[in-house]
Amino acid sequence: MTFQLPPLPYETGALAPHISAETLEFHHGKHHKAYVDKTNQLIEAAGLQGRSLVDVIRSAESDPLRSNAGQLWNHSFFWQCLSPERMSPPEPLERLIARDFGSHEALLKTMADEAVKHFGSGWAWLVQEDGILRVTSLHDGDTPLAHGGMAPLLTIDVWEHAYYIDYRNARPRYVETVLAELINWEFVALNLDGHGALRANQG
Ligand code: MN3
Repeated sequence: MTFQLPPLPYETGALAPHISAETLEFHHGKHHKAYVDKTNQLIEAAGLQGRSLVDVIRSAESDPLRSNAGQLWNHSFFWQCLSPERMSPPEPLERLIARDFGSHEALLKTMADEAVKHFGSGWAWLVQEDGILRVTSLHDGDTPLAHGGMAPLLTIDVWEHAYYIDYRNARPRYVETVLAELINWEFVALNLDGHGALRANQG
C-alpha cells in the first residue's frame, strides 16, 4: 500500500485572489506531491509498509521519514482548513472560543501573532489539549499527531512556499488574509474531541 496525493477539496482557482491558482498548483501539485513520494520511498526502508499515516508518524523515530510523513499529513489537513466560502465558527466551537480566548477576534489575533512570530519554516496550530483550546506552533514537518494529547483543529502553513508567489515576503498579510477570508470553520468544528487526527489519515 502506498499513500496517494489527495485531491484538493476545491478547484485550484477557487481561493483567488487570496491564494492564487499558481500557488496551489505548486504547493499542492509539487510540494505536497513530493512529500507523498518521499514518504512512500522511506516507509519501505523503515519496515512500516501497510501502516496508517498517523501510525507511521508516531512510529518514525527520526528524519527524514518523520518530517516527510508529518508534512504529508499536515498539508492534507491544511487544504481542508480552507474554503472559498466565508464562514464563522458554528456552535459549540463558538462557545469554546469565547471561553478560552474571550472572543473570535481575540483567537484570530493570537493565531496571527503565533504564525507571524514563528521563526523559520513551520505551522501555526489551534489545538485542543485536555479539553482546552490553545494556539501553538511547530517547526518544519512536526505535527500535533506526534505529540500525545495535542488534538489538531486548525493549521496555517507558514513555510515560505505557502505565500511567496502571492505575497512575496509579507507573511503577516498572508496570515491575516487567510484568517479573515478562507478558514473553513465548519471543518475546524468537526475536529473537536480528537476527530481531526483521522481526517487526513490516508494522505
Ligand atoms: Mn506547505
